Amino acid sequence: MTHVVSDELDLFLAHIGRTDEVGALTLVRNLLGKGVPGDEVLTDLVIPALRAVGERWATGEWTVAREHGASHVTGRVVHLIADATPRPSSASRIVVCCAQGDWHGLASTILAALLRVRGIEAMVLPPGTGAGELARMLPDSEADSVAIGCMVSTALPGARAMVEVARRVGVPVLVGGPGFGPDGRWAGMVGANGWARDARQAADMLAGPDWPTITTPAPRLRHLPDATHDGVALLRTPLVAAGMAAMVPIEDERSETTLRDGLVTAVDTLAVSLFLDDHVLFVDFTRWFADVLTHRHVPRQALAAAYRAFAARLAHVPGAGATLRMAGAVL
Ligand code: B12
Repeated sequence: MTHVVSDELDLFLAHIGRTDEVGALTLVRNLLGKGVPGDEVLTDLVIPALRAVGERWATGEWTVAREHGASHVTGRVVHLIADATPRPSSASRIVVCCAQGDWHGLASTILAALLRVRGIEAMVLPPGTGAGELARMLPDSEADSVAIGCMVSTALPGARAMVEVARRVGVPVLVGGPGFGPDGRWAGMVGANGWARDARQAADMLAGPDWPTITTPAPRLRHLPDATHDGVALLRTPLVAAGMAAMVPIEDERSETTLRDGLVTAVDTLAVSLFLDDHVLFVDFTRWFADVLTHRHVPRQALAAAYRAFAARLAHVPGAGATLRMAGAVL
C-alpha cells in the first residue's frame, strides 16, 4: 500500500505549497477513504512532505511565508488524521509535549497519533507549555510516562527543566526529535530515561520490560550549576548587533532577515553548547547555517566575521572563545 501513498507526495506538496487547504484535505480524505491506514499517511506522506518543506525553506526555494502556509495546511491534515485515529483502551497513558522553547507542536501531534495506533493512550500538551505547567498537571494526569519532543537544540535547557519536574514526581521521560542530536547524543545530558529514533521505537520501548514504572530524580549535570549559559543568552541583543555590524552590508532584505534571525539562533545555540559542555552542537549548527546563507548568496566569511565579533565580547566567558574558534574553522 505504501507506494499508493508516496506516489501522491508531489501532488500533496503542490497543494500545501499553494496553501490549498481544500486540495490537501481532499487528497488525504481520498486516501483514508480507500482504506489506507492513517499512520501510513503520516509516515509515508505527511512526514516526508514536512521534511521537504523544511528543505525548500533552507535552500531559499520557498519563502518563509510559503513555508508557514504549507505548515499550516499540513497541520490541518495532521489533525484530520489524528482525529480519525481510534483511541486505544490501553492501560498505558503518556503525556506528549514539546520541549519548553520549541514551537514544533505538529511533531507532538504526529507522534501522539502514531503512538495511539500502537496501543498507547497519548495526551498532547500544546507548545508553550513550560516546566511549571507540566509540574502542576502531571500529578492529576494519571500518566505513566512523559514524551518530550525537541526539533531545535536551542530548546534543550527547556527539555532539561521539564525532565527534572517529571522525574521529581517519579514519572519517567522518553525523548526524541533531531534537537537531541545525532543518535540522541544529548538525551542523557538532559536527564531523560530514554531516547527513541521514531514512534515505532518509542512504542516498543514504552511497552518493553525495561521501561521503568517509576523513576528517581534526574541525575545532576556534572558541570552545573554554572551561570555561563544564562550569561551568554542575556547578551543576545548586543551580540547580534555586533555580529550584524561586523558583516559586509547585505543588499537583499530577505537575506538580512535570515541573517539576523540566524544570528539570534547562533547566540542561543552557543549558550546551549556551553550548557551541555559540548562544542559539537555549535559546530554542527554552524555548518547548517553556513549552507542556509550560501543559498542566499551570503559568503561564509561574513559569518566568520560575526563570530569574531562575538568572541571579542565574550572574552570573559569560559569556553566561548574556543567554541567559536572551532566553529569558525568549518567556515
Ligand atoms: C513546520 C516547521 C516549523 C513550524 C512549526 C509549526 C508547528 N505547529 O509545528 C514553525 C514555522 C513554527 C517553525 C519554526 C522554526 N523552525 Co522549523 N520546521 C518545521 C518543519 C518544516 C516541520 C517540523 C515537523 O513537524 N516535522 C515532522 C516530524 C514528525 O518529523 P521528524 O523530525 O522527521 O520526526 C521523526 C523523528 O525525529 C522522531 N520524533 C520527532 N519528534 C519526536 C518526539 C519524541 C518524544 C520521540 C520519541 C520521537 C520523535 O519521530 C518522527 C517520526 O519518525 C521542519 C523540517 C523537518 N525536517 O522536520 C523545520 C525545522 C525543524 N525548523 C527549523 C528551524 C531553523 C526553525 C526556526 C529556528 C526558524 C526561525 N528562524 O524562526 C524556528 C524555531 C522555532 C522554535 N523555537 O521552535 C530547522 C531546524 C534545523 C536545525 N539545525 O536546528 C528545520 C529542520 C528546517 C530546516 N530544514 O532547516 N518550524
